[in-house]
Amino acid sequence: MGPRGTGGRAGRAGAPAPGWTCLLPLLLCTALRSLRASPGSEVNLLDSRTVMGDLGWIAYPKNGWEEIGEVDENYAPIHTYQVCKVMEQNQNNWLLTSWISNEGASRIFIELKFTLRDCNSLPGGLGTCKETFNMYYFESDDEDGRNIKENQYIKIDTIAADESFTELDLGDRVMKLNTEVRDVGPLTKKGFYLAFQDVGACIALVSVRVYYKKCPSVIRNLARFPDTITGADSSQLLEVSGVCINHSVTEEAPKMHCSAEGEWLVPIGKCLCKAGYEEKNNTCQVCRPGFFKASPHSPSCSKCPPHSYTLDEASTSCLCEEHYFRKESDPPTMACTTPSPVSSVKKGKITKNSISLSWQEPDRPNGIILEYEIKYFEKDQETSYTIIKSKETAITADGLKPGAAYVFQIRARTAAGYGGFSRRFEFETSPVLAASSDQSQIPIIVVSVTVGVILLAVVIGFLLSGSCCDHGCGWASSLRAVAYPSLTWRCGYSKAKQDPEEEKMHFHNGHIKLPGVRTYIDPHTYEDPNQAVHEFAKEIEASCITIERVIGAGEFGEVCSGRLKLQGKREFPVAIKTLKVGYTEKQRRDFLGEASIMGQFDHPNIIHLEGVVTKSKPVMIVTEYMENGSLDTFLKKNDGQFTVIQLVGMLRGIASGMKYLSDMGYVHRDLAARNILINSNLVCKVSDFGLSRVLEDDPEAAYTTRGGKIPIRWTAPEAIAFRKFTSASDVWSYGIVMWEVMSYGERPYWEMTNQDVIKAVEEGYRLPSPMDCPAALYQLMLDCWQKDRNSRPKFDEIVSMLDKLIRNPSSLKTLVNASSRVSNLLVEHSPVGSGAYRSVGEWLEAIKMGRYTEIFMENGYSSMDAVAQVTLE
Ligand code: ACK
Repeated sequence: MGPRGTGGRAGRAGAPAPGWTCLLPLLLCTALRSLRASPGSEVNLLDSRTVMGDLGWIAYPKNGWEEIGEVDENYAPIHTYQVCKVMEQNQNNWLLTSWISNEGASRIFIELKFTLRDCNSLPGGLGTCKETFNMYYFESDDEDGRNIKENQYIKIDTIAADESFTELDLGDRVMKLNTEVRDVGPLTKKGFYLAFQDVGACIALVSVRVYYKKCPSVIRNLARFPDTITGADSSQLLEVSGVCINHSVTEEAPKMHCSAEGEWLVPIGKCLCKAGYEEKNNTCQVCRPGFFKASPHSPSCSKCPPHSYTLDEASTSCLCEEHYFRKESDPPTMACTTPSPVSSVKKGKITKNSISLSWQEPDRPNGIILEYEIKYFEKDQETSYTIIKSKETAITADGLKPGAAYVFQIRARTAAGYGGFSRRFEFETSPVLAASSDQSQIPIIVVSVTVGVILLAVVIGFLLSGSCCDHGCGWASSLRAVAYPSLTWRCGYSKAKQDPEEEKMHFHNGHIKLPGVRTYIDPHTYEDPNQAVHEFAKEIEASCITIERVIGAGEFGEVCSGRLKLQGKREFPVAIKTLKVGYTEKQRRDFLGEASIMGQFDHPNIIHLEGVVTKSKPVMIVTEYMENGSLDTFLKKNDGQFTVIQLVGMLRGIASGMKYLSDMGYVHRDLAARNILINSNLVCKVSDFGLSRVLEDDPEAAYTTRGGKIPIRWTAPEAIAFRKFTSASDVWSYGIVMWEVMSYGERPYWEMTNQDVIKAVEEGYRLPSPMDCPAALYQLMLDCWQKDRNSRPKFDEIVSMLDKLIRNPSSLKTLVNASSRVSNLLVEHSPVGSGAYRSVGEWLEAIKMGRYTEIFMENGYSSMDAVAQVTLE
């Protein structure tokens, strides 16, 4: 058969088959309700149900297939073709579809929905009735192929009904809708026609759906795979490459396989969200501020590690907060830290009162370790603890209870601040052995006491024969120590000497037990000055001291250097002040008074008293030895030799010592560089604690109009004027010491007379900035020289300020600008500036220095402009 001619189309409302066909439309409606939409991976090329207008199908012969007007469950018209020539012989009815584009698919599927009448249910022996029909296709690139002959169609299949219906079904109004699907391929042309051949059945073709299958576009492993039409072969797997989605990168080339059924199979390779993005719902989403992702391999955005931050989206790392650091070699996931904790702590020597510890610098100190803080407390007594600060990696905690357990924790400090405390380390002091239980010691004690008594007699005899410093320091005492070396074994007291680099603080219930809480006791308050000295100073056996040489002259006698050997301790250098022979009782009292004061102090920046010798002559005060002597001489000797940081370090030490003294309620009254001692580590310590404080011993001290002896250049105006000596007046003196230090021991106010100094200062003039002095330091000096003593900074503020400068050395780079530095001899801080004067003479008169006018003129400084050019040099 062929579509003979292009003629007639099936009429929309042909005459129904007699008898039962009239019922067909109603039943179809019921059947249509079961039609389902096609699955997503199928792409329809034709769906007869969805075509609203003319389908354009052709029936041949015209009285064969006819289109009947039907509506679906929504009363939308649908195209249904029926044929029912069961009564007639030799049927050959063709229904040809219009041209269907295959849209590139090489395998297509045809789904038919139809009803078919059971031949047996037809009345009368119907030998002609059939229960199948045939389906054909013909490929063509365009619509021209429609006029082909029947025999050019290629048969797809004979379609039989799974279920046919009977008269009974009609009666029950149950329609049996058949669905048959066939596939065709490979197709090679752009499109095709389908044809349905009826050979004498009773059929209603309810819908024809033609489709191909595809693997739908999908994102898998962060790669996008496009819509992919399945292969022509029903068992073929198509390999498809994926493309990494936005903000992702290829980890391994992504691939998947598209099956003939339109399913994606066997994914290979993958993409990863790039740094700064994380995977969420198959997309790469940006890391929010505060979160980061360092690498594509990190699973997700992470919160910035402790002490770091980021304000940006898509961050790949976080920045460390101020004062926190991360090594370059550290991963960005690492927290920014201050120094890492000390981990290995070893116990050293343990006695009944002390525990020595040592530890190793942390592996990751995050900078140079400035010092360690060692916290310790008696076990289960955590509320009362002691903190020692040390620059060394070893300390000795002394003053402990015998036989008690102590808990230690250590932390390091760098420029970044303190690191975390180490874990707790617990050590026990040695127990005290009970006399009764230590019978074995008795013979030793007996022998020791006997030997001791004999030796004591020898020593007393020897000491009575003359005193070391009376005969000059040095050979005599050295010889004695050499001649009687065994004397040293039972020497004096044993008090652990605190490392000059150490600072010790005690805390109770979270509050620092400030040294100020323990106030300084004026030895004058003791009726018997001897009692005061023994309250605060330890008595040392003279035999423990080896005097080596005279290093200076004090008010009461020579000052010597030497060595002290105390029992159980290594010999160490000391300074020894002696009281000259023929002293009066008052001189003795005043001399020892300094020891009574010094003995009350315990601070790394206060000269440390080792003890006194009062039971033999000469009477001596023994202090720690400061290798570099007094600060003013030392600076003069080393003019220009130190970095600003070293100088500020010295000032910090002095301020710290003064803070301690003011906390103790002690007013020094004679703070000056000459009264500061400096050791080989450049640690400065405040010294000279004369008892009377009338400053008899200070060559700088001058009598004031009120009769007091005062070091004018160092003293605050209110102290000069009405003896108002306070810590605030010490602060003024500290400002002068700052000036001395920054100018390497220059004499304050140079050769001005004391009277001129008093007047100039009264009138608001102040020392100019030393050469190359950081502006911040000069400003601090000026602050210390505020006329109103309450406006001056306190020592703790000075210490903090210097600490800040040390921590941030760049703040010291700004120097006082050269022209403002020394445009005149003194910097005027009164409202009247030097610019107000018409001549140099007028200006010098105004600052009560008129007598220097001639010198200025002789040296060419005849105008205020010329004076303004004067530099310190
Ligand atoms: O500048 P100097 O060498 O340091 O000279 C004086 C001298 O003694 C008279 O006071 C020195 N001096 C005082 N105490 C000590 C000490 N503890 N250590 C070293 N030298 C000292 C001071």
